[in-house]
Amino acid sequence: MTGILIGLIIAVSLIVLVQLLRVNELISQVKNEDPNLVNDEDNNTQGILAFSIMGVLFLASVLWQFKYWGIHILPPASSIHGATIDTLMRVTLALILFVFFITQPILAWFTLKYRGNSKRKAYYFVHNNKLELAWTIIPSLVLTPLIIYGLNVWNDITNTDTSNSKVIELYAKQFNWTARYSGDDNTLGKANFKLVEGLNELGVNMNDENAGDDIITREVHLVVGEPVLLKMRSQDVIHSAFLPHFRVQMNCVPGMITQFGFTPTQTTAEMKNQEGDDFEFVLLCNKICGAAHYNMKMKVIVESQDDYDAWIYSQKTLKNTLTVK
Ligand SMILES: [Cu+2]
Repeated sequence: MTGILIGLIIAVSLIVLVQLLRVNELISQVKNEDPNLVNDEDNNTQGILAFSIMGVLFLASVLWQFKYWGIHILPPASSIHGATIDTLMRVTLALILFVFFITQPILAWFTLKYRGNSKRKAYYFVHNNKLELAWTIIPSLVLTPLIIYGLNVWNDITNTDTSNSKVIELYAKQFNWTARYSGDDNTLGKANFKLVEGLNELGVNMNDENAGDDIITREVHLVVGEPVLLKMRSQDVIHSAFLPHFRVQMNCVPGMITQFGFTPTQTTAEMKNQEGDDFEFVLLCNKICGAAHYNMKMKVIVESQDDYDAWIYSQKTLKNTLTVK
């Protein structure tokens, strides 16, 4: 209903605007003036409007949005590599804002200063090599180091040593997540979607010797300070495993296994102290993967080794849940 009303208001406003222009045109005809002729009065109005909207209102709205939306920004990263991503983000944002707050006021001011004037003729030139060089070389000099810096950060975070990491599978399907712990052998049993049947919802091959001690869970528990290697699979379409507080995101692609290794640095309890009792680490899907995409949310808990051990020992292994064929 609100949508229809907003649509109606926009449509009526457009009709009013067109009619006003039409009235203006008719008045000009009565006065015997050319309605398309731009005079200095029009130029002044346009110049002042452009300066007030683009220069003053737009910049004020940018500052207001920083203040208003700023509180929704993610807390500092809760993972080791996440801190390097935060720094990259801050450097990039600082650079963008520095350029923005210089160029935008100049643009607005020039729009007003060099507005049309019947006594002044615009200088026309076709080409200027110095200008072309300046606006090609300066952005290249600034952007090249930034891109190299970004690529280095990406290389570092995707090439971490995962030999001592605890292996956990994140299994995506429309529309939920399931986690599979690799058990005492720290090796996930082989799996194939063709084996998905009844209780074996992840299609684990129970004839594989590594499968028996695997544990399927509806929550992800991680030990603070201990490296973890997430292996992602998808059953149907491309999903994206997104753990915003750890600055982790990786696509889950049907037919292949993707992975991401990281080390959490803060427990859920510590984060609740900082951010309030409602705080939870979450795993989300960051691909619009279908109608109930928003359902793809799973709780992630970071805790001490003791709490983790108590939890994992209370979980059932696949050997105990599925019968071996
Ligand atoms: Cu999804």
